[in-house]
Amino acid sequence: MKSLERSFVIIKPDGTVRRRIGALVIKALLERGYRVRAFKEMRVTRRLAEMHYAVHSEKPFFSWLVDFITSAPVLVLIFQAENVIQGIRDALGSTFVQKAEPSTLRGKYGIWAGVNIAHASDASETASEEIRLWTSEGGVVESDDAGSNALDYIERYAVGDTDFTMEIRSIVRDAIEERDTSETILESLTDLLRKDANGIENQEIEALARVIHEFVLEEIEKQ
Ligand code: IDP
Ligand code: MG
Repeated sequence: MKSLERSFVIIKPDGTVRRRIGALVIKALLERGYRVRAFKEMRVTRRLAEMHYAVHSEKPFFSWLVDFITSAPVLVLIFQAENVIQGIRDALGSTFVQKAEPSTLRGKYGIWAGVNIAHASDASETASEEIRLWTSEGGVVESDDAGSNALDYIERYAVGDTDFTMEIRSIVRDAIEERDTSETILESLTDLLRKDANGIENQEIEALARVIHEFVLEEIEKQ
């Protein structure tokens, strides 16, 4: 008998603030035939973020990563299917947006480097640990209506043609190339992120823009 696996997925703030993009990512995962066992929009506390990314706590990007994942709401999903863990990793593509194939979800919708749309478990042990953590610390629960909640989200947001991914990438790329550290960059990022941010607080949109801007400034500093 083939065994069912679970994968723990987070649509990160860049995919939740950009409502249509997040809905398209979830739609693409559902089209792979995966069943949704949990679906929850939530704000992540620093404590939960630090626990979730504990394996990266010694990395230089750790505090940036915690700032990123706590900047604005996320969508948390648990998917269940055969080989769902590898399947979702394949669908997402490489960690760094510029390295991800254009056909993958990160390649299509990721913004820059680690601002890459989604987290997905990398093995069955980590999936179990993540599900345990987010159940106890994040109030995530599996339920039979998770699938219909995900479909409702898609129906509501995967409409129209709003996609500012390329514009946002250009702003980031040009700023780094031109070593532009001005606040104008931050304002442009905020304006573009706001365009499809239904129900997201202004201060959260601004926090997400600041995190992306922070990355731009660090890249310029490194040059
Ligand atoms: P994964 O999400 O593809 O499993 P990991 O190596 O586990 O990738 O890293 C976790 C997350 O940390 C990435 O998705 C990305 O958002 C961020 N990240 C990883 N490496 C870097 C880096 O060098 N700079 C900035 N962020 C990074
Ligand atoms: Mg990982």
